[in-house]
Amino acid sequence: MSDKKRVIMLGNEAIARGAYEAGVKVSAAYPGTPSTEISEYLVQYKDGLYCEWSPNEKVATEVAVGASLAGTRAMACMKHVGFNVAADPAYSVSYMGVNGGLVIVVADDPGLYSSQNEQDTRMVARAAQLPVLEPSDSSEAKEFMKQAFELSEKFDRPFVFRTTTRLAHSQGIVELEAREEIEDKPYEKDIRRTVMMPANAKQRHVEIEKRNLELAEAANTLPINRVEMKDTKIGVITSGIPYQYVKEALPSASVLKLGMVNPLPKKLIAEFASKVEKLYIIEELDPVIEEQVRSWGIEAAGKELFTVQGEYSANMIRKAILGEALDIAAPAQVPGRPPILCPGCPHRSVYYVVKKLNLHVAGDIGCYTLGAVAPLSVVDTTMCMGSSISTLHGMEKAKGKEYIKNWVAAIGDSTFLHTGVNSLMNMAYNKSTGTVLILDNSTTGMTGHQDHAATGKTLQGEPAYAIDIPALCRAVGVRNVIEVNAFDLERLEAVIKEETARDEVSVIITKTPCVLLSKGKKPLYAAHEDKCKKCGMCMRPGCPAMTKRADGTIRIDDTMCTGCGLCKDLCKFGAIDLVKAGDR
Ligand SMILES: Cc1ncc(C[n+]2csc(CCOP(=O)(O)OP(=O)(O)O)c2C)c(N)n1
Repeated sequence: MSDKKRVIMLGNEAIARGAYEAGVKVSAAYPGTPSTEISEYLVQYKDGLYCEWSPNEKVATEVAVGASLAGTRAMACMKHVGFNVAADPAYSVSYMGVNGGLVIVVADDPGLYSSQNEQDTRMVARAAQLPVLEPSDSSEAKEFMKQAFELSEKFDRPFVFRTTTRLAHSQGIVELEAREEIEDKPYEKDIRRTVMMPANAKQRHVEIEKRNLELAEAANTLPINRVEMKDTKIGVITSGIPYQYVKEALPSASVLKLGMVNPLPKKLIAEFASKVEKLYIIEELDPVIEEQVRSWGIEAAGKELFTVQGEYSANMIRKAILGEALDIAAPAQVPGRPPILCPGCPHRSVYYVVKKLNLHVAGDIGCYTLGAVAPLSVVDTTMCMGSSISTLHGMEKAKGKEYIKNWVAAIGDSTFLHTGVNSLMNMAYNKSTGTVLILDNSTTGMTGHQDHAATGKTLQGEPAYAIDIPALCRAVGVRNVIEVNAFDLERLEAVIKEETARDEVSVIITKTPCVLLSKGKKPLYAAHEDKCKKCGMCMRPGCPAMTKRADGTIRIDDTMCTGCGLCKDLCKFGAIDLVKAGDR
């Protein structure tokens, strides 16, 4: 056994460790489950390594490209949908190649635990002609990161490092090694590779096709693509987390485990296929390996047995191939617990008013998406980050300004800075009259409270310039910018009425910090049974701290109440009151 220190690490922690050991000097990211913790772990390695939250994934990728061009190893991290935002630089840096090694870590979410779609990053990477590595556990996550940087430099290709939720958030043993001290590469001006105008890009396209062929050839002998030969009746080609399921479901099968999933090792696959009686291809999401293998005339079973949706399991694989279930205990049944806005969330009171005014909401992505579900049920649309504002604008251009008088757009502060601000520029420039609510809770709440350019703190927790969101809105041409406390119901109602009636674009910023940011002891509210008239007003916003007794009176759970006071403000009969500390 080696004398290296062995520790248990989450997949994301191991990715960060791999980057650290690989000598990465610059990392830029925008949060997105399941990728967020990579940066939060990486920032803890302080020596010679710079990390940042960028405002979006396009910026993060460009920051990493800049660092690579300057000669250092660099990376960008994001979730799968973030890779779409980064697609513009990603497609072109693919032509440019790298100076210092460049890796884009992209985390997919089969099963949609926290995403708006289930896209397969391998498809996007293939379209951009970017090579992809995919690990199967924490140990490989660390090792493959190091290999990704080496291969990136050796073949002059930016690499995509694909993970999934199951890998990012499960633990495994990792052997720690020292950080490699990589010398920076010299920067040499060469506009044929770094200025992507047509004449140069044409040449680079030829060049990268050549590089990819070389890489595909090398993939046949790279140790990260390995054959585990056993019984030859069943052969399986797999990669990533499904490899773990295959090992459990079919312990005696022969397996070709791919660590590099683009480009594929054609010879190795053909050779493996020729040695087994029946070949299966087991991959979550899209039939990326399967379609290529079949296109080479190799017979294989795949998606006719397995779904393109959600996560796989060992049991499902065994049932599909052997027709029998694994002998394992049935998983414990837990009640469904759909996500809800927290007690005391400032988004709830804003939505309460929006609902009272009978408005439709062009929504966006963040905690406030939860306004789509009962009992609030105010959000009509949610598509992608930043889309609320432009969707509202499109509606107005289609149907006129009267039509959108009972609509608002609702967007969070982090999402506004991510891509919402571009849409607001468009509204001002193209003479929209719509009303935009910026639900500014001073954090990126949904992904676990990351800082952003308006919070006044960096990823390192250091003080930084905090963008003045109202001033930013004015700067793009919005004359009506109003700030309101999210819990000031009366003012909020008056302002929303006034601004939606106005024939000019308006922004209403409901600036109230996320309830989870304040860690101090909060006041509590209690309901008095004797004064309660059972009208149900206080229940309307759907606060999880409120329950109705059998007799119709209200009870407030003091372990959940955060003292926001929304229920008290809604009670016309004085039945809800602040409880003094001693009365609890
Ligand atoms: C392109 C893209 N990047 C990242 C994410 C992950 N994500 C979902 S919501 C969100 C931001 C939430 O912050 P904010 O808009 O401030 O709203 P809050 O959750 O704080 O209410 C992020 C980063 C995503 N869905 N899409």
